Order: sequence, then C-alpha cells, then structure tokens
Amino acid sequence: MPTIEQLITRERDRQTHSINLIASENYVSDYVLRMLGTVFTNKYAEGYPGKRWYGGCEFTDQVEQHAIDLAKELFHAEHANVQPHSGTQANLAAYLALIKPGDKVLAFRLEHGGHLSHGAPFNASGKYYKFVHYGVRKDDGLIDEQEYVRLLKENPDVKLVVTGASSYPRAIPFARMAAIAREHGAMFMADIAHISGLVAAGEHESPVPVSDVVTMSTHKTIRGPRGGMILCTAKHAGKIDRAVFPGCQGGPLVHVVAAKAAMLEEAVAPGFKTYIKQVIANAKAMAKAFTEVNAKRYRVLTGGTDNHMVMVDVTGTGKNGLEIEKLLGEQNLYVNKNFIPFDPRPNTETSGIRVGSPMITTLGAVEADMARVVQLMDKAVSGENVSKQVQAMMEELTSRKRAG
Ligand code: DSN
Repeated sequence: MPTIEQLITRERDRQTHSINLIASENYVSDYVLRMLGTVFTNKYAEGYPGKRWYGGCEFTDQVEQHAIDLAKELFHAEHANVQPHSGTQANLAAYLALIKPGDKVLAFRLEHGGHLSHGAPFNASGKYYKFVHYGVRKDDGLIDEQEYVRLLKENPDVKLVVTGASSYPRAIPFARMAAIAREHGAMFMADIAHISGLVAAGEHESPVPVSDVVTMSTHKTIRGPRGGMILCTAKHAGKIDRAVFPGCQGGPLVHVVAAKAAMLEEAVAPGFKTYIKQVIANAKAMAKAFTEVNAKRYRVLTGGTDNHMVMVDVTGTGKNGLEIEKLLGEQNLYVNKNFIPFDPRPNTETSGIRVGSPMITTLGAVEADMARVVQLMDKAVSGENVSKQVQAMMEELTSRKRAG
C-alpha cells in the first residue's frame, strides 16, 4: 500500500499531465490551497462571528467576517453564510429554512441537467419534500417555460421554486422565472453552483436581486475550496443562519472558510472578470470545434453554449458516454459521461458527455487551444494514441503560463 504522501504525489502528477475538461472542477491558486493547510483546522467555532460556543475564536471571527463581507460585496447580497460544507448542504439548509417537510417544491429535472439535491428520490430533498419537475423542450433543448408555468398552475400549493442546473449549457432567465414563481405565490431560490463565477463576474444574469435565497458550491467556476455558500435577503438571514448551524451542521471548517475568503479576494480582483470572459469564449470555441470536426459524431446540444460547458450527444460515435469517458481518460483527457435530455440509456452509461472550459482556461488556454483539444479528443475516440500530444500540450500551456 503506498503512503498517503506517495498518493498525493501521484495525484499531483496526474493533474499535471492530463487535460481536464470536467466542467465542475477547477485548479485553486496557491493562496487558496495554502489556507486549507493552516492551523484553523484545529479550531472549533460553532456559532457565528461574535456569538460562538467556544473560546479562542477572536481570529476565526475576523476570518469569517472577512469572507461574509466579501461575499456580500461580490454578489451584492444583503446576507451571506459561508459555512455550508458543500452545495448540497447549502441546499438542504435552504429547504430547512424556507419550507416544512411535506411541502411542495418545483425544480429542474435531474435527467435534463438538474441536481440530485433538487428533489431526487434517493436524496434527502426528495425524501422530505414533494418535488415536481420541469425540464427542457425536446426540439431545442431549452428550458420549457410553458411546462414551468403549467406545473405552477396545476400545483397551486408549490411553496418554493428552485432554479439552477448542473448540465445546462444555456443562460437561465432568473428574473423572468422568479416573476412567474411570485405570481403563483411561491418563493424563489437559485442554485448557481456551476455558474457562480460567471454571476460574480457579471457574465451571467444574477439571480440575487430576484431570489429569496441563492446557494452555490465554491469549487467550480468561482475557483475556491470544496464547499458551499448561501446568499439571501435580510428577511431570511436569521432563518438561514439557524438552518446551517445548528440545523444541518455542527462546527464550521474554519480552514475552509479561510480558503473561501481567499477565493473571494481573488474573485473581487479585476483579473477574475478577464478569466471568466475567457472561460466562456473557450467553451464557445469548443462547441464550434466539435461541430466542425464532425457534427454527426458530436451533436452539440442546443447548438452551442452561453456558459462554461458544452453538452455533447456522442451517439454518432457508436459509443456511449461511459465508453467515451473511459477511452479519453486512458489518454489523460478527462470529461464526464452525462445524461442528455430524453436519454434512452441508463445513467450508468448515458448517451452524452459534459465538457467544460474552467480548468484549461485557468492554465491560460485561449480559443485556438480549444480547437486543438477537440481534435485530440476526436483522434482518441478514433483509436489513435494521443497521450504524448496531450502531455506536450500540457507542457506548452504550463510554460506559457510561467512566461506570462
Ligand atoms: N454538481 C455536480 C457536478 O456538476 O459535477 C456534482 O454534484
């Protein structure tokens, strides 16, 4: 059995030698990474700044307050809770704060790109609340707003609407959907786990002004540590804080809160907007490249993307999503198999892959690089060995980044 240190070295090598296109991952900065290995991991701090259940929290209080202030500034929010251990925890806390067990919730269907914490039967959300789901239209793959309205009309007892997705490549019309939810007497919540960086940078409509609660994970496009965060109106602040602690969690992970503060410092800095603009430009370049390489093999869902991901139906390759994921992974190219809407295959196989630009953009890739990556992927899918070319491209990106 290798030691943990050896496994860390191997994982570092794996990350250094592979091109990672998993849409929900990113590379944190050295600053963020350093925070995760600090003595704050030794500290118990149940409660909130100035109101703790333990002594010795004077420095913890300053760290958490700094993160809260930055989150409010970045997202123009009235209140922020930076303690959720993950995006799913943030969602469970939001439900605990806003609704009662057995209440009805309308959310985006998992099989069409939603998230398990939006009412999947095997998740606590689906066990404690009655979820109904809207999806996308079969013809163009966009959110079916007619179905959304119809479900609200048919279910006048819906207390909460949840928007947000894990595998949806287009912009979400938050203001429009919130207005409809309110007309039907429902509260509105947005889970921006995937697009939090885009919203922070002003490159996607922000749901904050129109939502009761906004939840997110902190490790995707916003490039922070693994964790979650909640924003809400002043009206819900007390309920949200009590739902996180003591409702769902005990002590906060103070070292992770410190890393979230570091992430937020980076996200308010001007360079972050440039990064996110490039993330989107790179995703668009990938969508174009898939179509140009072979539109029959790679059917780009919705015909393109507005965000950091491209959803691709790979049925035309003669392989399923799992086979493509494996084949690419063997050559150090990482994507994930993904359900496509109305997928005839089971979720263990799927007909699609999800391909994201956040990580490769962190390495400094630009549009021309994305076309090269898609060509490498296509060669790998055709059975060619491209691992040397993958390694060469990673070395080139890394040295360009060093030089830049
Ligand atoms: N949010 C999921 C993803 O997009 O990968 C994981 O829960």
